[in-house]
Amino acid sequence: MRIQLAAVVAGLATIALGAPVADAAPAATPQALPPVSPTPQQISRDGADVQVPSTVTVVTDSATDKPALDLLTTQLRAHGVHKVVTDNDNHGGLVIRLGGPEIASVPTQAEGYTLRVDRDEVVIAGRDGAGQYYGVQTLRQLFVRSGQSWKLAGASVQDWPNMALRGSIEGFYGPPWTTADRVRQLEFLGSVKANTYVYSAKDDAYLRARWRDAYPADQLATLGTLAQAATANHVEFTYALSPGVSICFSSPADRAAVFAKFQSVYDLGVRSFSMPFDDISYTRWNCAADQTAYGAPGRSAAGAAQVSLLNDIAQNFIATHPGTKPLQTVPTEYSDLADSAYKTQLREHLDPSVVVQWTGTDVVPPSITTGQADQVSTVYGRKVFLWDNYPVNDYGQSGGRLLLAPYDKRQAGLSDYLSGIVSNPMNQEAASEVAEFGVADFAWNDKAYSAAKSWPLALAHLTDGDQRAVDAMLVFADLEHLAPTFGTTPWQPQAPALAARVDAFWQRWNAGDHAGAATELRAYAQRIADAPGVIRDGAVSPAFVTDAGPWLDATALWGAALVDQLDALVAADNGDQQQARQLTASADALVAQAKATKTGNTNRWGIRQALVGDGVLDVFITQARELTAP
Ligand code: LTM
Repeated sequence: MRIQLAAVVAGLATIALGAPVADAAPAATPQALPPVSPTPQQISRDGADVQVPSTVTVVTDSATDKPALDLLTTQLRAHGVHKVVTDNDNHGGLVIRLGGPEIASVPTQAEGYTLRVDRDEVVIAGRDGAGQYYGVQTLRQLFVRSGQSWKLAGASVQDWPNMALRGSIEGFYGPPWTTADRVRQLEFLGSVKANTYVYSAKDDAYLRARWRDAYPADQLATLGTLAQAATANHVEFTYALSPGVSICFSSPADRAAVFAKFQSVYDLGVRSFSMPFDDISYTRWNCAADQTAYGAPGRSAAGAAQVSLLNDIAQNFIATHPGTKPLQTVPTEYSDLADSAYKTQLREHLDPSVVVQWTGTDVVPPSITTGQADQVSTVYGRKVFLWDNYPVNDYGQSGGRLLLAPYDKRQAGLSDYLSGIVSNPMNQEAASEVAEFGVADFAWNDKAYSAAKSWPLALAHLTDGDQRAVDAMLVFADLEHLAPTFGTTPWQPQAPALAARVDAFWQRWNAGDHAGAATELRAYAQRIADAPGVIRDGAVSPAFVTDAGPWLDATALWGAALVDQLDALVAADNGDQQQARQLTASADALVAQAKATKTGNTNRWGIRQALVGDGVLDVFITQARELTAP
């Protein structure tokens, strides 16, 4: 069960971690509403909180969405309701009406919904099935503890997404996610009102190297399971086939192989398709026939060949298969703004229905602005769909790292220029949910997005409503905050909260308050040392604990080393050199163990040191050591 953020939000505002949480969500008071994420377009208090009784009547009609009803029933049962009567008649008790726009005035936008929690009646009305489902996802966050029972916060919500496509693209190199990871991801996406999962794992042979081959029966069945799980969570499972490594564009047999592969997953219930052309050579042909068909290899010819295939799919597969969504593609030139002969082909000849992806001004851009998105939509002749390479950790600069910083530095207003955003995640599915939570929040309501407010809620989403666990997650995630680029300058700094505390330490120390400086930083060092134990205590998602295992091990060691080194410093300052030497030796041993803590072989970069607060934590320990024994 997803936790109720209301239970933990009061604590979030009081966590003194430094910059990233300085303006965390305000404490929930009887008047304040619990935080709801993604931030709704309009939400207001609408009367007192409503007691949740043990019997609830859910009034449905023919428009009621099944996944929404299933989620509502699960949530009611999880919040003390023993009897859920589902009917189109009112059976008394608290009444919840769940249906389409006939039962209330609903925003006109697709996926929009209205939610009203009144004394005697709760109304959830969606513009469509997804809208109803998202109304229930909001209701889920309005449960507040009341002694042994639960109340629903009296609220009125009018809500809709700013971007049509929101979610993730499993598009990284290295070990693909497991089926369990993918099912978890689909449930997660639904819970944050994200509607898109693109299945494009680079190392999944049947998507790329062996794209022509039909799936073995067991793998096809697994895809069917995933397609069903997606539907149950209102997520569009987008099947992305990448034939660019070997396709002969002009070959009827290869085109037939593409259509057959798409047909095989259409038959499983998949209704969304993509054909990415990223990370291929487009300046050589895979067959001599393409030279005859499209001319000498080059950017313009590559654009023409890709357009020819994409238009064929759009017109002869997508348009002829009921229920399908617009075809998506990733162009070979996906990470810049410059016009080219290749992009000209796409702009001028690609079927206007085809959705084009773009990663920003670089593969891993330090920021994305509305001006850039405006420019690229001119270059491609359409709104683009952002493939955001965060928190993916498959490239050299991310070696040894978990990327747990918030989703940040994407400009409010991007929804005016983008058709959507998908996050390219880490090989570690559950750990990726931290950043993905922010992506979903931003894509839903970019104009209200605050990374500082969203981040603690993202971490809380991975806990079971346990405030200690959220505090520990904040400490831990700060130490995994560095977000690299393909260059040498990270786009998010390492350990900003710890760095602020270290700065404060030196200011105090240099002003002569040695004891005060050490006491304050030591308390935080202890929190670092303790955080892994708290995170492993049971409240945090077990999948996250597994993903983060090596980094948690290293964090406990680094934290203990910091404690010892600070104690050594104080001992030396008090003239107790023997104690100082003993503690320094202990810190040295812990640092050596921490540095020897390795990641699993979970990523393309292989087995590495599990990096924790590097550049801040290790640097401070070294400086403190030098001060201890000059
Ligand atoms: O970004 C795109 C479109 N393609 C690849 C991804 O598959 C890969 O995960 C990222 C990060 O290394 N870089 C790419 O170029």
